[in-house]
Amino acid sequence: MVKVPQGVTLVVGLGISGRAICRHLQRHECPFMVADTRVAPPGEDDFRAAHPGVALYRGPLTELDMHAAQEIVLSPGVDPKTPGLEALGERLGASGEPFVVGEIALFVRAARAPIAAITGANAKSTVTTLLGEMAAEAGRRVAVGGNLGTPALDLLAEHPDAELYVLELSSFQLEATPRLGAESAAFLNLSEDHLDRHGDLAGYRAAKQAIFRGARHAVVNAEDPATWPDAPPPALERFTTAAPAVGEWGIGAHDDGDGLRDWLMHGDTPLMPAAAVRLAGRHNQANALAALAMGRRLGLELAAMRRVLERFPGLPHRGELIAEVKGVRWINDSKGTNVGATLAAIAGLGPTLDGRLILLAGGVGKGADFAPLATPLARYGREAVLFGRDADRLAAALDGAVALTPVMDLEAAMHRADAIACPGDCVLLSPACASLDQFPNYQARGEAFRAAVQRLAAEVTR
Ligand code: UMA
Ligand code: ADP
Repeated sequence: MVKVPQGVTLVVGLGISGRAICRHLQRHECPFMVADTRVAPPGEDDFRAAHPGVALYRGPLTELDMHAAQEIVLSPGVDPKTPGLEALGERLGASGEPFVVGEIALFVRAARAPIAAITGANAKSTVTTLLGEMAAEAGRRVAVGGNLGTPALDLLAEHPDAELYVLELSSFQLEATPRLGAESAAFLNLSEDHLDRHGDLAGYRAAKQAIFRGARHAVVNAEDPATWPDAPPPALERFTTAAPAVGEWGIGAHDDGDGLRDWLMHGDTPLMPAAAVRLAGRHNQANALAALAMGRRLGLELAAMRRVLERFPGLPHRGELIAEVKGVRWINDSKGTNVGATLAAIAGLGPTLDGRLILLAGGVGKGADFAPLATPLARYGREAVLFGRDADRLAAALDGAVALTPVMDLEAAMHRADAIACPGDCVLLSPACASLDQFPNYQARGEAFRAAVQRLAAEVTR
C-alpha cells in the first residue's frame, strides 16, 4: 500500500482541473502529490515538466493510504463515491471543512473579489459568456471561466486584479464545494443529465443546489420549480418566458410606437425588444433574462448589457448554422449532450422550417430517458439517424414516432441525411448524448460535422 506522507495535500485527477490545482498549490507553497486512477493520465507529460520531483501515484485509490494527508482535492470528473474515497466523505479536515473537497473550495478560500456563479442542466456556458461580456462592456475587470474555458484556479493567477469572477459551475464541481458564498448565483433549468454519476434527478438537483450555499442573491427559473432554492438566500429573483409578475424578469407585449411587440421586461418596465436579442429562439431569450437579472444585481448599466445582447452571435456548437446547401440548412448543436438541450433545439427550430427536420443523434446516453424526444420529432421530424453506443436505446424510445435509420457513425449519418434531405429541410446534429464513445469531446464531434458540411458545400459549388 502506497502512503500519502503526513501533511501533504493529495490532488486526485491529472486532467485540466487537476493540473490547475497543482499550479495553485505550488503558488501557495503547499506540499502536494497527485493520484490518478488511470494507467496513462492525460496530463502526465505537462505535469512532469511543470512539477519535477512531485510524486504521481497511478492506480486504484483503494491501494493508496490517504489518512495522513492534509486534505484531498478532487478534480470534477472524480466521483467522491469512488472506492477508496467514499469512506472519507464524512471526515473533517484541519480547517474544519470536509477533508475531501473540490477545486472550487480552494478557489473560494483564495478569491478576493465577488463571485457570480451559474449552473443548470443547459445554457450555463451561454449565460456565463453573456454575463462576462456584459461586465467587460460595463468597464469591469472581469475574469470568466470554471467548467468553461480557463479552470477557476488559473483565473486567480491570470487576473490578480479582477473585480468580479464569473464562473460556470457543473454539478460535479458544486457537489464538492462546501460553501460558495456567491454575490449572485443562478440555477437556470434542470433536466436529466449525468445520472450515471448522480443516480437520479433528485441527486443531480441536490448537487446543483449547492450553488446557493452562502449566496446573497439567487436567480431562478419561474417555470422550473426544481431550480428554486431549498434554503432561499436574502434576495431571490425569477425569470420566465411568459409575461412577468411584479419583480420578475420576463417577456411581455409592449407598444413601442410600431405596435405591440414582444419585449424583455423587468416587471412592467420594458428593457429591449425580444427581436433585438441576436441569439435565436425563446430559450435564448430566457438566457438573456437570467444574465440581465444577475447583471443588474452586480450594478452593470442596462445600456451596456443591451449592447452585448444585440451583438453576441452565440458560442460554437450551440445551434450554430454551418451552411445552407441545396436549400438545406445544416446546424451544429454538438453541445446538445442531454435530452433537455436537444428538446430546446427542436422546439426552437421546428416552427421556423418550411420542410422537415432530420435529427442526427446518439453517443453515450448517461442513463437518460429519451422518450420526451418522441412527441416533437413526430411533429417536426423527417427522420432520426442514430449512431454510437446508445443508438439502440434511442431507437427503442423513438420507435413509431418518426422514421429511424441506425448507422455506424456521424459520417455515415451525414451521408444518409444528405441522401434524404429536401429543400427547406434542416439537418440538426443535436445528439442528446455525450460524444466520448467515438470522439475525444463534443468539440471534436462538432468540428467533424463542420468539416463534412463544408466539403459538401464545396462539392456543390464546384
Ligand atoms: N478520471 C479518471 N480517473 C481520475 C481522474 C479522472 O478516470 O483519477 C476521468 C473522469 O472520470 C472523467 C475524465 O477522467 O471521465 C475527466 O475528468 P477530469 O476531472 O480530469 O476532467 P478535466 O480534464 O479536469 O476537466 C474538467 C471538466 N470535466 C469534467 O467535469 C468531466 C471540464 O468540463 C472543465 O472544462 C475542466 O475541468 C476545467 O474546469 C467539461 C465537461 O464535460 C467541459 N463538463 C461536464 C459538463 O459540462 O456536462 C460536467
Ligand atoms: P451548458 O454549458 O449548460 O452545456 P450551453 O450554453 O453550452 O450550456 O448550451 C448547451 C446546450 O443547451 C446547447 O445545445 C444549447 O442549444 C442548449 N440550450 C441553450 N439554452 C437553453 C435553455 N434555456 N434550455 C435548454 N437548452 C438550452
